[in-house]
Amino acid sequence: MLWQCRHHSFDFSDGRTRIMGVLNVTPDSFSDGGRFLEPRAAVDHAIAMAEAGAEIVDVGGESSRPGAAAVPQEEELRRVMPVLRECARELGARVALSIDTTKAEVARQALDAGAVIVNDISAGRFEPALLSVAARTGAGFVLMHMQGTPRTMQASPRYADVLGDVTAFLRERWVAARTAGIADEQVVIDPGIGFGKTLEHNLELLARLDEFAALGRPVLVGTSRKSFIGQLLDRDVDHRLAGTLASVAWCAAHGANIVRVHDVQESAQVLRVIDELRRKATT
Ligand code: 8Y4
Repeated sequence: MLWQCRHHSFDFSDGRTRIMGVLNVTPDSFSDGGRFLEPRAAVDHAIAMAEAGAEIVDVGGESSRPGAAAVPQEEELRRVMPVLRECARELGARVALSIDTTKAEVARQALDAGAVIVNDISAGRFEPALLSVAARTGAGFVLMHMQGTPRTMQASPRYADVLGDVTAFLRERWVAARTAGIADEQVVIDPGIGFGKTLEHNLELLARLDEFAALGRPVLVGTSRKSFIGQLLDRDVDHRLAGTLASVAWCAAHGANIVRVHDVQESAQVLRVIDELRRKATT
């Protein structure tokens, strides 16, 4: 199975699980202690993630945490563009750069600076023009499920049938992407862990993760440090590494092709073990 991201392509037929490292460029990360973002610190972190085994670095300037306020486009561009330009210069050949945005203009400028993947948590619902940008450039496109919007999604998540509702949404957004000109080979799908889901919804999606393969595209999953782990372990966000690694192992063993994580070095070790066991079990 191939994933086409402009000039970059991923071949998942070797069964290895790829790592997408998270690079948050928001004022609560990589600031000088004040309000100013330090692009150098963010780029250094991207380099460290690449050296630890990340094949994708996902750069985001708008917090997608539940209840988070929207960030104006100009501010989002001020945050991500210096980091993307420098990452492209220093890392461009070694990793695929991904832009985590729901805004068409941010995606356009990011791709112009060297990004090859658009990770839009709204799946093109917030700004349909973003789909045309991905189509025109041939960028990889992550199609993720979210019920509602980041501001409202955790109010009272409800499903008739979680697996059925999430896959129906993904099929619907995939048709919208295709209609805008995005080729199927550009698409990966993502159940959107934590985006408008209760603990039980998240557990059900992960327990049945292998069923997403039936959609016929590579599967990306983001569980890293998320609140379902906090709920299970009664641990705050800075103390969820063991729970995160357990979920990474589970996802890799049950069909994920890409995991989106903060802790790249630790996840890479888990994946080396799991991928080797899977290879042994399936040959
Ligand atoms: C602590 C740290 C607690 C982070 C919560 C969080 C996904 C994603 C996010 C995902 C894809 C997050 C941008 C939420 N999650 N993109 N983005 N899939 N494709 N929360 O699961 O990390 S941000």
